[in-house]
Amino acid sequence: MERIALISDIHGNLPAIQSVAQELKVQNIDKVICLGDMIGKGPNSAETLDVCREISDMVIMGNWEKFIGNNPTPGDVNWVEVLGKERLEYIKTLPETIGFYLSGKYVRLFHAHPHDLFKRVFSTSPLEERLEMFEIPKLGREECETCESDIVGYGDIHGAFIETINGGKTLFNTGSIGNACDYLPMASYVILEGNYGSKEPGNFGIQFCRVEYDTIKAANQAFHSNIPQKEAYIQEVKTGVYCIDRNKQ
Ligand SMILES: [Mn+2]
Repeated sequence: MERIALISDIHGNLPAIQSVAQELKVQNIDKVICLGDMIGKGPNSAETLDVCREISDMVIMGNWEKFIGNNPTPGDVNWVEVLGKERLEYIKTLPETIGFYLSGKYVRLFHAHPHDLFKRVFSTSPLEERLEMFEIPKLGREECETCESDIVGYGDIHGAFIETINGGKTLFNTGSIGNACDYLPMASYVILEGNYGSKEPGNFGIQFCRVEYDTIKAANQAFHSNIPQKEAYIQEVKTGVYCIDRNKQ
């Protein structure tokens, strides 16, 4: 069985991704897939993007990469200066969804929703919205399978969960590496286990992992930066509690 680490929503938090990169080295990981939102919110977007790119075998586009790729100077931050031209071009080229067989199940991974990078689905959303998550993506695809997904993994909401619904379909969220908002101020990621690429039914596993990192260091780096909504970000990093006055995850 292969072990595939899924990381998401790193959001410019360098101490968090550095701790996770160290942890992945001792976890016998065969493949790392990043589900996007490497940048934004935290103070070290460029360096964090570089680490994600270095440790990941595949990177999927998040809503921040989509938005900043199209609007590099939205007003509060000059992303041309923050990221530089090469990284800005890179984030525009990222695929929006990927898919593969794992022990006979068809797995799709994307940042937020199969049809819309900016649509947010929670564990508490209506059943019909959760079922939409298994539809064949209308977003850009790296694959051309004509089946609905059996297993869907996504990021975006910064809160890890798993649910088995409607005839054994599995929906899970990886949580966030750099901006966990599920009341636990630790990096959150998932290890998928199974026979990668195999259509033969077999055993598989989905493991939720939390990694300690230096939240005080992350808060201090934010304090000495000029990121927008600095106080809210620092509170979130220290407590793992989402500040409701912030409108973008
Ligand atoms: Mn995010």
